[in-house]
Amino acid sequence: MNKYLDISPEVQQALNEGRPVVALESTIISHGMPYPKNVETALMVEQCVRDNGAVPATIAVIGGRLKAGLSHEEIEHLGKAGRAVTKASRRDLPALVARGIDGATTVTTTMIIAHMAGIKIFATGGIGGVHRGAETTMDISADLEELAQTPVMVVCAGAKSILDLGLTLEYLETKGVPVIGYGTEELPAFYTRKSGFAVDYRVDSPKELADMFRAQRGLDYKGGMLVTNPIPEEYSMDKEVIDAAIEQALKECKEQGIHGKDTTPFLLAKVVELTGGDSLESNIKLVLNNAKIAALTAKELAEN
Ligand code: PSU
Ligand code: MN
Repeated sequence: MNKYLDISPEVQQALNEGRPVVALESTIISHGMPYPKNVETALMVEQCVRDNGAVPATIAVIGGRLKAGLSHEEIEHLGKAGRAVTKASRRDLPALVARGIDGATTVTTTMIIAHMAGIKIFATGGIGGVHRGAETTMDISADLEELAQTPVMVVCAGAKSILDLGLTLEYLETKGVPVIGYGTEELPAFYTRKSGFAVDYRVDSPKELADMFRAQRGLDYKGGMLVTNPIPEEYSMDKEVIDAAIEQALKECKEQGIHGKDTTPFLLAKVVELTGGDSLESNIKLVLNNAKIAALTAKELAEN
């Protein structure tokens, strides 16, 4: 085991016994939602994983230690500190470990730590991608590179149109990352079920997902797989409302000269502010929906 990694006793026992485990990220807690909704959501998502037969492993860096499986106190700490916690991507881990400080893990670092711990499936809300205007800013999330090199299945609700979804798919194609639609042929756009872009493959059951993941492993590919699971119809948002909020958020982001790692958290917080919390409720529902599919798929993988 990696000398910087701590696996909680519950997660370690499940892994030892070959029982299903689902990784969960922590940037969504500290940077993706306001307190106390973020903590409530993180705990609800863990419960949802349990209700569907798997053990949750929320991932973060605490005092420079890579953690797979957090206590409720640690989740509360990350949620309360919010954006004061370092948003930790791949390039940040060496500094956090060497200095013994806390970090909230993005999709990238959650994949890294999940893989170190031997966890195959990870559920979240949305992934990072190619930002709009990336042809001049070169702002492309490290999440895409991680999907290209780390063998973890990521279950999300697509990507928000704060990103250029077409370019994000092109990038994933280049990197050989399969993009799967769960019960859909179309890439979901996080708050809405449709984006106008096709996924690579549609699957309709956790068993099919497990089969495809197993085949990818059997082919000895180094990369992961992206599963996009549309938000349930009843919680999806009005496209015009959300598009207007995103346009406004992008405009303010540009005006204020926000850039680098601050861009995504700024846009996420702005969208929540502009939609009066409706988007936050949708966000919570879709994460739960993803946690369920991830847990059921982890069960399929563990059984066969
Ligand atoms: N998109 C969301 N919610 C999130 C994030 C992205 O809809 O919480 C977070 C995730 O942790 C993701 C990170 O890995 O932002 C991507 O940040 P960046 O674009 O700076 O790579
Ligand atoms: Mn970026």
